[in-house]
Amino acid sequence: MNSKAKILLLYTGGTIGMRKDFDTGALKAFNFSKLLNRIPELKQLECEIETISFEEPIDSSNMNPQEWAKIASVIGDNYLGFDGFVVLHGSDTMSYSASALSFMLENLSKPVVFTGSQLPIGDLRTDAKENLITAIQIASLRENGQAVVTEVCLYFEYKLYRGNRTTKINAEHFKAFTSPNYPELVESGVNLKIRRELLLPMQQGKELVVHENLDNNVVIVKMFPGMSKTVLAAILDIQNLKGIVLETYGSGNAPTEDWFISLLLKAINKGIYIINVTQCSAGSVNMGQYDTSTAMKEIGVISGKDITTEAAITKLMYLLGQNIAATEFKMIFETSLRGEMI
Ligand code: ASN
Repeated sequence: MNSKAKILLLYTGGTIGMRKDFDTGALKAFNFSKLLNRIPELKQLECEIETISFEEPIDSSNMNPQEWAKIASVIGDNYLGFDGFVVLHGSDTMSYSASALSFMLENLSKPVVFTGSQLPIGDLRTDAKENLITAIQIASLRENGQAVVTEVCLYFEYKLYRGNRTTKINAEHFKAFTSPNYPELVESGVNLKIRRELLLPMQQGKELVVHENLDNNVVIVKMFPGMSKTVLAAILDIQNLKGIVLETYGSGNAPTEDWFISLLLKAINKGIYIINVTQCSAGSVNMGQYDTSTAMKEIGVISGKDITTEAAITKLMYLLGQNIAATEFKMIFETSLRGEMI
């Protein structure tokens, strides 16, 4: 067996590879080959790196399920030839993409590490080099010929997180991400501190299944005091709508007014799935803890438990793409599929 790990580095775009547009002064993604020339340090790493780039690198604000399918198929097509995968991605929607890919890659037994940066790699004060180099090192970790990390992760500013537990919290700081309901998997200091007990267990003897079919007939609705019946009714009336992530208050609470509950019930009876997630940045939904969530529990609203909004909306798109029977959907959504919820 080859002693050096083989890593596939996929560049999708993002600040890491951007430079200022000559005319407008705005940051734009540029050609990947030039990016690599700026990181001669990569040659010193104890692994073999092959690179592949999106034909047209994008700012991650332009990410969507078609682009996720491209990432998934690059990993699927190259799965047997590599020991680990590093995905260079803009930070803005990185948590959505890492969540989506965690669902799209079933039975993963190799690391997929998303990373990027807040400053372009060519900037003197860039955070890109540390992020990229450590992400590659983590993707190369093996023990007895077996990958140490076997899940979709996100590495940023000295921390490796489970991807589907992350959220972007800062547009300026180098520490742009947090994982509010699950501890970091690895911390990078003088040594890499790996918290093995927190990693997803290895999928023994199962073959990777790549799911590229996502259904985006979904919406995220954030509750606010004063949300009107007209607004909610209009949203629930959207043609072909199949699912809603409803960001409620606290531990999953919402108004007890009749119009609110009857609109939700009407939607559920039409076959629309309603997922209750909290708009708090940490903690869990617990329907029935307060009177203000009891009615939602009774009419069949699905509990998102401690899932992030990013993981909830991508899990919803993924499960809707799986054509799951209506009788099973709630039970499957409320089950942790890739460590995304308790
Ligand atoms: N707008 C950039 C992106 O998400 C932000 C970044 O990468 N830091 O592509």
